[in-house]
Amino acid sequence: MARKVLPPDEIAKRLPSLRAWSLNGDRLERSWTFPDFAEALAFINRVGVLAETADHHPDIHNSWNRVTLSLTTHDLGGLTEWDFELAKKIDAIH
Ligand code: H2B
Repeated sequence: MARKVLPPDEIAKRLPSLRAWSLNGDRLERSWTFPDFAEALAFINRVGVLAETADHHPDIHNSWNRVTLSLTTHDLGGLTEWDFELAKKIDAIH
């Protein structure tokens, strides 16, 4: 299916289904806090498996027990269905 950058009204329509995520410019972002670095890293690795399977990869920031994921579709320069689909999959594994 052809993908395109979603217009603002389409983004607004989809946001309520991802309550833990926030829109930061043209990115979807969510942060998690874990008991320690090892658990944060294990989460990153689980996300990595999802990302490889979907061939869609979040930008990942880690600071000890904290992980922030930032989703955008680099190839198209904005948010697409791929980002919303990946966010839902990530929510399902946390
Ligand atoms: N991940 C994200 N977030 N955006 C992309 O545009 C993207 C990606 N493109 N993962 C994929 C890989 C592309 O480069 C490969 C060739 O499918």
